[in-house]
Amino acid sequence: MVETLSIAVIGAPGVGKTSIIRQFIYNDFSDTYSPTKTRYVYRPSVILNGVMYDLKILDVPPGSSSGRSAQREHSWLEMVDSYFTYAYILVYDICCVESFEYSISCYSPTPHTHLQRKSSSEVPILVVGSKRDLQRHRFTQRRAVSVLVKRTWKCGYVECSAKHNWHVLLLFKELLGIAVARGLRHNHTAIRLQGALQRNRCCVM
Ligand SMILES: Nc1nc2c(ncn2[C@@H]2O[C@H](COP(=O)(O)OP(=O)(O)OP(=O)(O)O)[C@@H](O)[C@H]2O)c(=O)[nH]1
Ligand SMILES: [Mg+2]
Repeated sequence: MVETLSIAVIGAPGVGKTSIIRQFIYNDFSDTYSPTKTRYVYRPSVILNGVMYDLKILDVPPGSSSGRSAQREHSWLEMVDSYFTYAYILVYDICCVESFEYSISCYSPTPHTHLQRKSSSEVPILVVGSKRDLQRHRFTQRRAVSVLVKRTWKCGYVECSAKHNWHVLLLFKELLGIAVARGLRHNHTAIRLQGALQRNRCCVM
């Protein structure tokens, strides 16, 4: 039986969510920015340590009208969560402090602390610093973010460059490793079957 892991890729607009997913699945990258308008589910299969897993990677579009509004996306998250989500990849741009503030807002003590609740309830969350190839323009040291994310948020942390295909495979491997260690939640049989039929890529990690 092939196990399924559903992953939601979230973060502020333009941080590189779609680029990371497309680099991982298709080895494809474009410098042209095409904002994601509607949610899209990718269904690759992967082999980790000789075991095959079906992934459902959900590319979550940011809130519809006011750009970086965290609250808008958080309400979206509730919807994502109730249907699909098991693990999260929270992406910020290492050159854009606002995109990191967006990530912080996911953990701030407000009624919208969805990820904080999920983190404490053992849901795998990986924070990803994107656009590592532009690191000369980064807004803070890697270590400062890494310590906050790992020690305070208790999440994994990886930096990557979708442009140069650097650490993209690693980040999915890391997340899957955390999920497997915690025990994957089994999806409904019908969904699993559908996933198998629509499988479009298989990647050995
Ligand atoms: N230099 C560099 N540019 C990148 C990288 N990843 C993405 N970009 C660029 O950043 C822009 C936004 O990338 P997307 O992948 O569309 O970002 P997104 O988070 O999906 O954006 P939304 O769908 O609007 O939320 C594009 O112009 C990409 O070419 C990277 O690793 N390095
Ligand atoms: Mg996108």
